[in-house]
Amino acid sequence: MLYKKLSELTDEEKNKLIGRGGGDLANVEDTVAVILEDVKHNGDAALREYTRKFDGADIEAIEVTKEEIDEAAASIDPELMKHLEFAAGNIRRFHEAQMPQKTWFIEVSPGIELGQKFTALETVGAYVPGGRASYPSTALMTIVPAKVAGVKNVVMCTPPGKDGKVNPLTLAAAKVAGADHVYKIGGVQAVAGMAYGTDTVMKVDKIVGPGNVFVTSAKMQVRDMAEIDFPAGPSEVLIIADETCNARMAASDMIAQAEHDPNAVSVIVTTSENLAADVKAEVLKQAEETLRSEIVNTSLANAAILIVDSMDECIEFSNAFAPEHLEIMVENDDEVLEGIEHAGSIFVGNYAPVPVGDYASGTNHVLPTAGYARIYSGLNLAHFMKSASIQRISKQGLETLKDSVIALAEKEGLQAHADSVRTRFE
Ligand code: HSO
Ligand code: ZN
Repeated sequence: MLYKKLSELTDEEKNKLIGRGGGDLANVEDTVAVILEDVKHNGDAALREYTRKFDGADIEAIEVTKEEIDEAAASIDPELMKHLEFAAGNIRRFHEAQMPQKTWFIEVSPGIELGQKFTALETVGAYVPGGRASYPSTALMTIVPAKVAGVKNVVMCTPPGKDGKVNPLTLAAAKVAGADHVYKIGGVQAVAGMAYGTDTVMKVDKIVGPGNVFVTSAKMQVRDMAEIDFPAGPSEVLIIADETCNARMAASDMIAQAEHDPNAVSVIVTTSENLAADVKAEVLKQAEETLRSEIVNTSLANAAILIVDSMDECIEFSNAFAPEHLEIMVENDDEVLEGIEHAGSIFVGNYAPVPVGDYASGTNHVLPTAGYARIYSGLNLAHFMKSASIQRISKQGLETLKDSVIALAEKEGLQAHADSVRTRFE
């Protein structure tokens, strides 16, 4: 774990933080391409073969039946089921609030009405990681917004365990969220199945959801066949803190992120030297006490505690880092929030730890990592919708556009374009 003044970071240390994840995708590109091709040509047979090879599971049926899903949901402790439904309700409410207006028009000048109409995508695939870590919460985060948007066919892919079965809670979450089809395949082969379609797997228009570097590379490589959300890899948090931040709370948020994955990244940048020292002591202490100590201790190698002279420096660093999750634990949080330009999801105050957004507050936990928050938004309703522009024009309206269209069309040498306007006045 780095513990330093930000101004004293070496170029190498700075690059490791800001350029995190760089090059990872390129390293696996060729391996992934071979699997994509195989599934494209051999369909279900290839899906079964890779599931045997990578998940150690012999599967005959690729689709999980409605009965199996119902059975899995019925096996869940009713108390836990309530928590799943509570979380789904909050996620639904937050994403419903993002619904764009119905079709709208403005009259830009007499006789010219311009507008937009929004429609949902028809078929979307949700990738839900399984294997080492199984994430029922990700089923909610990917499927609920798709259904809120009005996507007709929402399919989910998640890998089976060695027994060929999918985690029952993930199936229960798929049911609560309203998935239309569930397939027990994971990894590159799942992405390929959804992008190209097979006898069993429905071809989708878009694939959303997080995954390891292989899944992410696969998503990037199938974009000619299916749109994707964005690269979402190992989890990360950046905390901006001043002396009002509680060191134990901040440290526990760093540990929470670190327990995800050996490649997870936890960083705190603070104006307070005292806080920095307290956070360091707390992180080291909690790392030993926590259940997933081994993963935490590995990923803490990527962690950093950085000390700066001013809040402006915190904000500048955060914008350069473009974190997946940003926690703001300072006295004047409005001011810091105002300065933030690149972050996947923002958590304000001492009582908004990242795990509330991971599970239950209602915001989405599928977020761009590795600095991609610079260019992408986290998963939201717009990912499942598109808009068409509309114009409704009267003869009087066309009259005002006529001369410009004809002049420009003729300059482009497109006589017929000019004539299509002219004929309307003959
Ligand atoms: N922090 C992860 C999401 C997650 N956490 C799922 C727990 N389960 C990426 O935002
Ligand atoms: Zn998490």
